[in-house]
Amino acid sequence: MDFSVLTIFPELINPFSNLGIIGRSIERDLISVSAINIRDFAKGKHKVTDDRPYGGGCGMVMKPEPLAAAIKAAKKKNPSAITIHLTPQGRPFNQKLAHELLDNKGLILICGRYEGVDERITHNFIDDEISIGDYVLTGGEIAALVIIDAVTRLIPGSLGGIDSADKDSFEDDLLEHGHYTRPKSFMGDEVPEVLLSGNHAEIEKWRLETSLIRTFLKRPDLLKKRQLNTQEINILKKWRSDLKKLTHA
Ligand code: 6GU
Repeated sequence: MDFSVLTIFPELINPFSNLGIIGRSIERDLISVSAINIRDFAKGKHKVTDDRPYGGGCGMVMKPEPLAAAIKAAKKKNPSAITIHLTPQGRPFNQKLAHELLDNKGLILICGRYEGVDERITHNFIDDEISIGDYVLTGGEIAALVIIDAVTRLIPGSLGGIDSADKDSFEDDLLEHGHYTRPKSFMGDEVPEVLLSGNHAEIEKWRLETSLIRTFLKRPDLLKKRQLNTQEINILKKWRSDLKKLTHA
């Protein structure tokens, strides 16, 4: 997967792509990340990338010509890539959308700044619009990094364990179970016995239980979307009856 990030702040993108799983995925040739400076495509001595809005009002708008030239250059490098505008008006980003994006050869990620980009860019160059949540950021760069991160870790070989990504929170509308590592006792708080038992069936059962219960407590909206199987229903019923016993005691 090739990511091209079009931005006036390439310095925000480059350090991120050198580290951790993203850095390793670049070294392994699973992905490439290039930050393209929109300013390099601006004309004139001052390389201006923004201008005042027609009709008046506050804020500035990203000029169409430098952005169009930058998009054309990115497309030339990767003709099969799709062009995504990062904007709070876009489709909400989630794990499902991360999987959907993985089907592309490349993503050209356009980071708006100021009040936004000229509408003619949207009309002529944009295949999709994505938002990372219902709040407003000063620019799309952080959203681009979020997308690069979430998509890269779905590429086979990017994570250490072969199946690390399928067990993630959200993959099946459940939050992931809790994790423990050494020491066995920390501040008087012990690792659950079952995890030390070596009994894999029991460990899996405990993980499913904690995963269901924490999803119910923290994100009940996820459970509503999900079809529960008999084992899962029984786990929740048992938990309900345990709670009842506790509250009656
Ligand atoms: Cl993609 N861009 C900006 N500027 N703000 C956002 C966003 C994107 N997603 C949520 N808020």
